[in-house]
Amino acid sequence: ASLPISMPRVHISSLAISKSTSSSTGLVLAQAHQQCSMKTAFQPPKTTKDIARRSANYKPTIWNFDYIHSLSNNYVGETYSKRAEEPKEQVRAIIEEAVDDPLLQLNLIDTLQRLGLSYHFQDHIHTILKAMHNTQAWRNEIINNNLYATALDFRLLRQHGYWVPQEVFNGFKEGGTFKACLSEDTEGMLSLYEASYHSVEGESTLEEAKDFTTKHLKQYIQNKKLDDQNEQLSILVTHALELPLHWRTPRLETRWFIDVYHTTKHMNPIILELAKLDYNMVQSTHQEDLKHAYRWWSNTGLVPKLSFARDRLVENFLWSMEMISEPQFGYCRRMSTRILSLITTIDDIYDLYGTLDELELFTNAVQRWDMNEMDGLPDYMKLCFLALHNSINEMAFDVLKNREFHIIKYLKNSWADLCKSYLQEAKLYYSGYTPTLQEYIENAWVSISAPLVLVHAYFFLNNPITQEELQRLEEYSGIIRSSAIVLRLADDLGTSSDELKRGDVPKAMQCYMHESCASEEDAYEHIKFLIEKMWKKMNEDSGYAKSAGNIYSETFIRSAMNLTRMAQCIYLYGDGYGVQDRHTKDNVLSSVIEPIPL
Ligand code: 0FV
Ligand code: MN
Ligand code: MN
Ligand code: MN
Ligand code: MN
Repeated sequence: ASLPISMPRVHISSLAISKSTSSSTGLVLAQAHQQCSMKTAFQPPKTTKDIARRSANYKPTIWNFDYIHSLSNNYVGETYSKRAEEPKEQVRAIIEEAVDDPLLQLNLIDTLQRLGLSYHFQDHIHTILKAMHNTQAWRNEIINNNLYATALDFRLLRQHGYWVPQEVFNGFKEGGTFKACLSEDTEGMLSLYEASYHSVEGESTLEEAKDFTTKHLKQYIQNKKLDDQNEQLSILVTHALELPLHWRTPRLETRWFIDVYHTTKHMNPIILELAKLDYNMVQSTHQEDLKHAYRWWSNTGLVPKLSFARDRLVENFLWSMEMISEPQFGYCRRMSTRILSLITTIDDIYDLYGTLDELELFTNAVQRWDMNEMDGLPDYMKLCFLALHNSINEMAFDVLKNREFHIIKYLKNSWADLCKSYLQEAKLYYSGYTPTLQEYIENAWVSISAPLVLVHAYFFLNNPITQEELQRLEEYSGIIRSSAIVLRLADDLGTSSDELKRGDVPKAMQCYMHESCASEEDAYEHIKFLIEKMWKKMNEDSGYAKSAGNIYSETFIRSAMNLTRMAQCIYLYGDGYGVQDRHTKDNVLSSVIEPIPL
């Protein structure tokens, strides 16, 4: 089906998307575009004049500048880094002592990761996992008797880029399906459930494992209500059913897990002490990053001048912090917060405030990256354009100064691609056309801005820059694309009902309803299904699939996944970003504001 509006396809091909649309996004969506007569929530505007200036009535920020600047959790300086040294040494000793006990080693690694401590012990962890991957014998030994251990081994190895075939679970199957008696082993079920999220497309055993464990874990929770004996396990299962571990963001998960760990049978007080201390110390560096970013934001003056736009600096910081949380990546966090704030401001210009003529001018100015283009812009756009220009050029300046690498080309191209995709959506809005889901995604994975965020982050993570990676970066290929699609779909699930109310293009659900006549519930389920499908692609792109020619660094891959995970966490109960509801506020409080009492 050809599009009745002039869609800038140039933009699409410049991103090197192949002609066959289904392969470019890795999604196989609807076969034919059958127009559905059923009414969807999407109402096209009657005339341009009617909606010339829309509004989302975003509330002002709840995080006052002076309040944020008064933050100081006190876990800074040598006193605390010295205090952390001894427990760190002790934990190292604990890891080394576990050498002859593979299950203990795996449990330790899992615990340290969930407590947010693994970055201190990366070398130990890699040595252990590498050795485990090489000693097939250990795996054969546990295969036939311990589901919990087999699944834990599988999950940790895949997470760290080692290929383990799904066939390690064959010993737990009988006549092609998982043995029914396994459902009695709730810890094993939970472990297998978490492992099943590390699958790639076509792994039917893992797909089956996911269904099997989900069903039995739900039953476990239901039965627990009657017979309450293992509180601890119920808490873990409920949490896992809400979102699997693989989809959760690091800091929020760590904060939650520290409280849970506190009450576990096998809790080690040294590890717990270190976890709390480290959490607070990392939080204090995050607080400095947040203050730094907020000062910049305040200095741009965009909030009072562009009052229609979201003022969500603190939420943007939360996003950046979950994307990359280790203390040494402060520069990346600070700059990513700026980038997200510029993105959401510009997104609101395209979605709400700008007229089509103005948007064409702005898109052109960004594409040319030329100060001379400013003269023709309306005043509110002048301010925004210059803020963008200055901020991005400053980042490029930092990289040139510190790393002797000239990156303006990469940065400005990603902004041009973003603005072109925004313009395409604005034109679509005025045309009243409802695309197929496939057509929609072709543009929407760019307009969600993940490719832009990741291109910038790539240069701020201090990994060596290689020609091969630069080329993939320019194509937005591999994990950049798969994580962007998941982010888009998750964003649409969380935000599209409000977006449609105030006037916006049909989003993923509406496109699907329009083309397939599906009900709202079915469309919701379908998008959730696509998210799971794309996660498999992301897993493959992260490098552990045999076929994957992955080359990005572990840090970069983790950042791409975390960017996406954040959407799945923040939109868990509606638009937790635009609407600073209780959940997001609590998340900010527990991760950035409040230290853990020691
Ligand atoms: C998306 O806004 C948005 F603001 C997000 C995802 C928070 C910031 C994080 C990133 C930019 C990665 P909105 O739903 O208005 O975006 P669309 O594209 O749907 O207009
Ligand atoms: Mn690793
Ligand atoms: Mn928007
Ligand atoms: Mn938008
Ligand atoms: Mn949205």
